[in-house]
Amino acid sequence: KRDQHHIAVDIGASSGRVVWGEIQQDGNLTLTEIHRFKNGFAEKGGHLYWDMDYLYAEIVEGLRQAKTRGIDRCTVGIDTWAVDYVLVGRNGERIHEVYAYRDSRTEGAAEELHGKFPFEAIYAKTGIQYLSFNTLYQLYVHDKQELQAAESILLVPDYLYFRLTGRKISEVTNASTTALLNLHTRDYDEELLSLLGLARTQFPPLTEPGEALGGLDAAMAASGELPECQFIAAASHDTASAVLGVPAAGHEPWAYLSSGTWSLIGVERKAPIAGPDALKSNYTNEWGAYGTTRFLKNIMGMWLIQKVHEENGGRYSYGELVELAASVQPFRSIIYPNAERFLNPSSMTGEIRRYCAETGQPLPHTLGEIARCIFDSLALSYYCYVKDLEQLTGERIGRLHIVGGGSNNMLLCRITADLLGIAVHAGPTESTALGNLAVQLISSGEIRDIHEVRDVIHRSFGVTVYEPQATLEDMKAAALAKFSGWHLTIRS
Ligand code: ADP
Ligand code: LRH
Repeated sequence: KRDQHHIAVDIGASSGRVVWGEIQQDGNLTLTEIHRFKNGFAEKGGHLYWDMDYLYAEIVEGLRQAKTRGIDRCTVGIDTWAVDYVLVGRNGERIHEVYAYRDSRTEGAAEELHGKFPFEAIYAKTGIQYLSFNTLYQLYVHDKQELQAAESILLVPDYLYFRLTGRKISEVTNASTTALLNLHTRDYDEELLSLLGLARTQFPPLTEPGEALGGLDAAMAASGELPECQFIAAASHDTASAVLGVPAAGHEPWAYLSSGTWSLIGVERKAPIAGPDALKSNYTNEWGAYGTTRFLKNIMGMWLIQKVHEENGGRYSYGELVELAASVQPFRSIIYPNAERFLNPSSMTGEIRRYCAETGQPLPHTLGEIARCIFDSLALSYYCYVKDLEQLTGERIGRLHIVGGGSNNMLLCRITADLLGIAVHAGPTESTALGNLAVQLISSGEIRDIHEVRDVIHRSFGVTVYEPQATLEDMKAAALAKFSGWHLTIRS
């Protein structure tokens, strides 16, 4: 063993984990989960909030457990979901709880803001797709007095770094999801900030992944219960880390699908594409680590099945839901996952049935039929968005890497490979934690660059390959034709 310990704190919308990574003597990377905890938003007084104190306490608990496992010194990186922010007052206090992006307060906000500043102009500056909950729109509807009182506005991982180290940063991969960064000046856009009544000084300087941020805040370090930590700015947007963690070997043009609460499908590029076609297809250009761009699309993703799972009291595991889906008729009824109505319906099962009724399709009755409807519809989305990608980039995709928790869904991997007619390479499940570790390994000099990281991840964890098999049966062909029709008209 080379004896350098690295810890990734990766918090998605549904769960968080603290994992320990080490390069072994044979050059392979090992991953050990030290601590896992649930995450989710909760309703209070009609609004949806994340619990920052809980997340902070779970990180500290993870670090404490690292110490009990004999880790005395380590580097630490943090990544979380994007767009949500914390207002921090003059004494470091939090102003207001942290709104969750599914909160309904942004309904209608974009239309109003676009009346003052058209979306085309915002997209030309930022290259960021329209999502009703982009930070831009969330800040637009936020209480003006609270905004004024904020000395700093920090995205969630930046805030967690601040709590742990006392240092304020604005890490770029995540900052780009605010829709406030200008692609051309490479900084926050003054015009958009003034539209919101904000000052540039309320956002810390932009920080690239890999920058050393110092140790634990003195009081915490003095407790002696935690390892001696050196914090490193990770690619702090979980999707940015997930893309770094894709085990892409070889030269064939590949696309990724980061499959968790959201399905993020896209390609890694050197330069953004923010012209009229990308605008029309509503593709995004999020800033990546090491000068890359994540040209991608958000698809509603596993959120659909997470809600159904919850609505059934968690009685069936995700694996069991996949088995139930595999045992019913395929492509019987389908939905358009990106329809706004699925963002946070009071009942997902009910909303799916309503959609099917409204579109004249057989109602999915059983749990297996509901799950099948979700997986078939996601696979159809993946098909359409990969076709869009090929058009927008002018490049044929030869292989799709599916990473994240959703890469365990064998049925979905298989249907996706069959529809697209290309190989799906599934895994690893923990690509986000691996991408987080990748930045630490590169900045500590243990691995040269991102190409080598991907080789190491491929060698250490492997992938499950799904070669396309089935031919297009009638049901599938009819579903594909119907879905493509919706896609051409809705295109969200
Ligand atoms: P996030 O980071 O957004 O919280 P994850 O990457 O942890 O999400 O993925 C969680 C999702 O992965 C679950 O909602 C579930 O749909 C899927 N998943 C996890 N394990 C399995 C499994 N064994 N079979 C099928 N799906 C799975
Ligand atoms: C995935 C993710 C995604 C964002 C959404 C808010 O976890 O970060 O990239 O668009 O959450």
